[in-house]
Amino acid sequence: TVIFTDLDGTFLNHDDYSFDSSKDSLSLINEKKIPLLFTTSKTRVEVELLQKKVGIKEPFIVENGAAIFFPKDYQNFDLSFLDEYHGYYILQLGLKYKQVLNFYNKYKSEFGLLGFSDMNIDDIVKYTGLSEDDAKLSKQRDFTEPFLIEDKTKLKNLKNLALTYNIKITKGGRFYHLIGEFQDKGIAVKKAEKIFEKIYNDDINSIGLGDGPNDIVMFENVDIPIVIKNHKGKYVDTKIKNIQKSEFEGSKGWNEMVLKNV
Ligand code: 2M8
Ligand code: MG
Ligand code: MG
Repeated sequence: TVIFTDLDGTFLNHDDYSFDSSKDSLSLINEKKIPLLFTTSKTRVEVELLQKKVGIKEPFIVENGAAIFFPKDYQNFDLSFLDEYHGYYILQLGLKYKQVLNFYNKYKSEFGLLGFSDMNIDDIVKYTGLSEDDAKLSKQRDFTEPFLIEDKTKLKNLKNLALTYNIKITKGGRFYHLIGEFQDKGIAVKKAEKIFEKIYNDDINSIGLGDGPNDIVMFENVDIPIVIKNHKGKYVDTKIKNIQKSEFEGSKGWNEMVLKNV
């Protein structure tokens, strides 16, 4: 088994970003040595800090499937077919942040966009409820731009225009995100599964947990999709028939569903 999990609103509570309720499930995962891959809109440095807090060193997927990171010494696997980056082996699926920002800067006034690159730390704290230190880490982006839009009816035109720049738009818990056309959590999870199967030389059983619109493509690419009740007490609409639904929200729902499935 390999677990892919969204962070905000799934592994972490929407409001306080804590994972207080997951002690039992985390020790079970640890006991069974199940790879736990954070699969998130967050940046590399945000994930590194969280891994430290949780006490794990596992592969992870950042910025909505922009890249898959493997620790260099991971399980003594031979990952030398991948690229090296910041002390990791990495498979990049997204564009460079610079390319995405070029598009954003060209059209931000016309479409009324406010992106992370134009927010200062206080703005990000205000919109997200992150601490100042965490907000700083969320600004250290390598691939994608989260943004707010004044008038949502303009999204459709923005989407079509973005595609002509090989950029698409997805949505997390709080923000829209400008991401590369050939990246998303679904594509990244599928690639990561392939890498695990190549290394293990065996089929893997994948579990995917998430709560947001950007997690739907992940659900479509795992063996066991699990939707976590969001902070509004609702489930994102997936149209997947066999999807499991948590009774609880956030960290408590995550714990509930991991204990049921591993
Ligand atoms: C952004 O991502 C969340 C994920 O669901 C969102 O779209 O609401 C990201 O920019 C991430 O880096 C940041 O930590 C998070 C904070 O809420 O917002
Ligand atoms: Mg989420
Ligand atoms: Mg499989």
